[in-house]
Amino acid sequence: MPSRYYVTTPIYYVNAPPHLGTAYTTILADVLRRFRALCGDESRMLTGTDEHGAKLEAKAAEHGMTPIDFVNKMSAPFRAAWPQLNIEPDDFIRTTEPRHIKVVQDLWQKVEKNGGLYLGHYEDWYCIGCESFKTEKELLPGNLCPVHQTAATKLKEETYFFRLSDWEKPLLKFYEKNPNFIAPESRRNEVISFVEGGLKDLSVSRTSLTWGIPVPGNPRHVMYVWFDALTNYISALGPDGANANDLRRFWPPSSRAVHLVGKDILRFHAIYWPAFLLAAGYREDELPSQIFAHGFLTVDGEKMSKSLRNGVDPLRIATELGADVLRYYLLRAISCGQDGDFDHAALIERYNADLGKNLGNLLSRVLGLCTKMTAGKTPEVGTLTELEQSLIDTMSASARKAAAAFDEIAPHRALEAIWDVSFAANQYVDRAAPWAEAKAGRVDRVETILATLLEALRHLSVMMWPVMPKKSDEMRLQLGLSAVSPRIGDDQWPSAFEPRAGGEPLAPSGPLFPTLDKDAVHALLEKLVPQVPEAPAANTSDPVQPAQSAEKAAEITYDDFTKIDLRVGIVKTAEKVPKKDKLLRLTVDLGEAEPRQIIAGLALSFAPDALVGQRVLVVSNLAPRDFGKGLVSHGMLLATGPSDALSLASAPDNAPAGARLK
Ligand code: ME8
Repeated sequence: MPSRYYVTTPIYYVNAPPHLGTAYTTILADVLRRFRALCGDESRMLTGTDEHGAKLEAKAAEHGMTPIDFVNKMSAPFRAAWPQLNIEPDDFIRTTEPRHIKVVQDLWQKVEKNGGLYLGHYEDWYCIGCESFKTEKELLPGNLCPVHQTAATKLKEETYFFRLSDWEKPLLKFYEKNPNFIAPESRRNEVISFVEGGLKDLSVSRTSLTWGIPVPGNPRHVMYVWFDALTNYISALGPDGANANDLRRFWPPSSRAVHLVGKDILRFHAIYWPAFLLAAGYREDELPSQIFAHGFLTVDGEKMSKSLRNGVDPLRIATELGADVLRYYLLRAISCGQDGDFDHAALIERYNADLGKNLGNLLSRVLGLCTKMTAGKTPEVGTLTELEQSLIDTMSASARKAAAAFDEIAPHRALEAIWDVSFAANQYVDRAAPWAEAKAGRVDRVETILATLLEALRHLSVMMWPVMPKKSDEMRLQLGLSAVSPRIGDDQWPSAFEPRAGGEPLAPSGPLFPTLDKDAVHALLEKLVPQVPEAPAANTSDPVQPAQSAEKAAEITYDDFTKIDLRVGIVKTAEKVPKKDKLLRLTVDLGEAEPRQIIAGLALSFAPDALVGQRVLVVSNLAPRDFGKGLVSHGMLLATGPSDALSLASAPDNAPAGARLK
């Protein structure tokens, strides 16, 4: 009997298009699905969109649209994005679909029948950004939500409460009995101490909102969006109770079900979701197998999210460098479970080093040697020496380690283990020196060496497939192998040294990852790192160089540096420049008789009023720059980041206007 594996992503709010954060979780799910499928499991991946609730009702109104028209329009880009990142979900659920609504109402009725709900009044705070209830204690001064930095709303309305407090002790016992239910361990500890702090009953319906699933029997109420959304994990599997449907097949105990989430929504999944299921009558062995919370990505050290508007477009990176390269970078550079930083320069460095110089070069080198020494055909393996044995040992250790790491949801470690083979094979070519053996006329040795290398490449092509499916296909084409194709019940993860028979054709066709030289890197960064498009040259206030630039500027002497007159300025006035959507006209006090006029490319990141009174750093001795029509800039402000999410370099609060930086 093959095992079954069910992996899910959060269903994403459709208030903005997919971004790097949502792509990260979805890529991770696809990689795990592919890995388990490769090992012969019957696997299933689910993703989708979360389309009800106060946030989307408000967004639709902002756009002058009905909620349903708005979510129809906004869900489509999610469905379209994932294949472009080589993600192949088995299902895509939308919470506005009838198949979902029916199952949610059914779950509600089961909870109600079991006495899990009661009617009452809710009076406290709510953050629309989080779609979450907040206590006064959790808010910042001014009733700001600490996550979204926006004001929470005071609610006072009739509501159904879910008896969450009843589940405090059972949940703690469940966590203890099932230590892997929440991972990683640090997150598990956080959840446990939160539950130990006491669970209050949860408001699970709203009357001040209409955009939601109606409560059965009381349609004045719509369900709380998280009761609705969490149920997607079972509604996508079909209605409960039927025989042999997907719910029975892919839900525990017949399947291993893993919910991947970001750390921001762990509590909803690790506390509310099992409590809802238990209250509806699900047994403990019918709860999801694991909730795995990964960390959050920042971009160049800055927080990134849809609502904070400084996302990086994953599709653009995929177009420029290939989706597999983005997948590799995200999973290799970020320790899954921890927070990590996305860095364009590091992405390109890894492309050139790990992919181009290491793996790509190995493939070209081995195929090149085969073209010369075995007439472009697979060689026949002969007697193995210690040299081969050592590479074979690395291959089997790598396969073992990588498989264990994928299963522990540590793809960064899996990739590290896989690349051990590439490193070892590159060293092996040099040590085994087939060219020297050829010169000495030892044909058997030449063939054995090349056959061993081709087998190492085959192992690599299989093990990289979950992360880089397209590149694996390309590599296998060159090796004369058919594409990896998982089959239920057939474990294809490499486990043995099984070189192919001799005489089969190879098909080298150029570098797998063509190296990017300095100019190509520069051009690519220009495309990938959002700039201020109308940025005039250096003597304006646009950021000089994005912090992400891979290349260092040419060295300058101390004397050169002292030529730059950097001053503290205080912004006195700021206004938009008509017909130039990126430019602001500022007057800045530099401690001179009159404030100076500076034209700055800041309009996509700042409302003019937000700048007035701010202390900024100014390059004060740049030659004036004329933008035409009397618009002359007399200096430049220092800033960093993409054009729509710039951060200004700031000066200490007590620094006087005109103070020089040295
Ligand atoms: O929370 N780094 O939807 P959402 C890494 N609809 N991952 C990130 C990220 C970042 N900077 N930003 C977002 C919701 N994510 C609910 C979910 S599920 C029943 C309902 C990813 O659109 C991460 O997976 O706000 C996070 O948990 C999710 O997007 C939040 O997506």
